[in-house]
Amino acid sequence: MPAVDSAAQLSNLQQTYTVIPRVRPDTPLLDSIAAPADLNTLTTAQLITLADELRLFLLYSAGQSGGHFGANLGVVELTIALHYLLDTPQDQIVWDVGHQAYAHKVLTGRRDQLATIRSKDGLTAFPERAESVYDTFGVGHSSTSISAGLGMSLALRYQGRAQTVACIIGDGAMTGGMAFEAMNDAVQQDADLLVILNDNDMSISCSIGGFSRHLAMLWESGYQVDISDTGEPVLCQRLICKALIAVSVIKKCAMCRS
Ligand SMILES: Cc1ncc(C[n+]2csc(CCOP(=O)(O)OP(=O)(O)O)c2C)c(N)n1
Repeated sequence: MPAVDSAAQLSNLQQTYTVIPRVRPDTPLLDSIAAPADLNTLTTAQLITLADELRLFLLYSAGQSGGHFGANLGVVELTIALHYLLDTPQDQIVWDVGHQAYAHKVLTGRRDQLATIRSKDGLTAFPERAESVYDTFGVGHSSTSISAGLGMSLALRYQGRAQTVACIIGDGAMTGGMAFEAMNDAVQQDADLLVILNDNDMSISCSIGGFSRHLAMLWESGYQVDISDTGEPVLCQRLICKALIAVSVIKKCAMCRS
């Protein structure tokens, strides 16, 4: 992915919205994305504009239908980056809880149905396997993504397929025991699994506890962790997402291949 020089440069380019649009905003770039592969035709500047358009569209759509706002607005860049870098649906994205998957739904061919969330026969508000081939795991419960992704990763290994499995888990969901159990087993299995911790310091309410304090200490120390192709942790300035992302990964990091 073409690099943006710094997070500061990126945030300068991003727009701030103060009202929820009542009419469908103009989103010409977003309208040109019928499937994730279309992202690869865009330049860096267009990808940044796309993030703005997508955020505005989410404000409009969730503004009409109700639904989860914050968690979705916080993963717009991350969702674009994942679908830009990965080859979905062969590569598999596993969202934890799944309440932050609206942008994913929009980029995977469900833009015009998004406002049907929460209405009869409408889109589900969470990833749902029956709804789309891009939804790899039916979610709702928190702390399940790493465990599910580990199973998918091992299945791919047994089938001799070299696809990437990426699990996106929030700092709140990461405090669930099942997530730690899965991390423990992933290392034991020497699994090829990408785990992205989306630490926005929020859960249902403010994040509390030892894990939250540890993450705060990590960020205050001012370094970003990235993983090279050889699996070694390296310092990395290529933070392309607005949300702070710690990438904790076993062996392979798709984000670093570009
Ligand atoms: C097993 C279970 N317990 C509780 C919940 C309620 N719940 C919904 S979202 C959430 C936490 C979300 O916080 P985080 O993982 O940090 O994600 P963010 O919203 O910040 O993206 C919780 C506990 C749930 N979905 N499943």
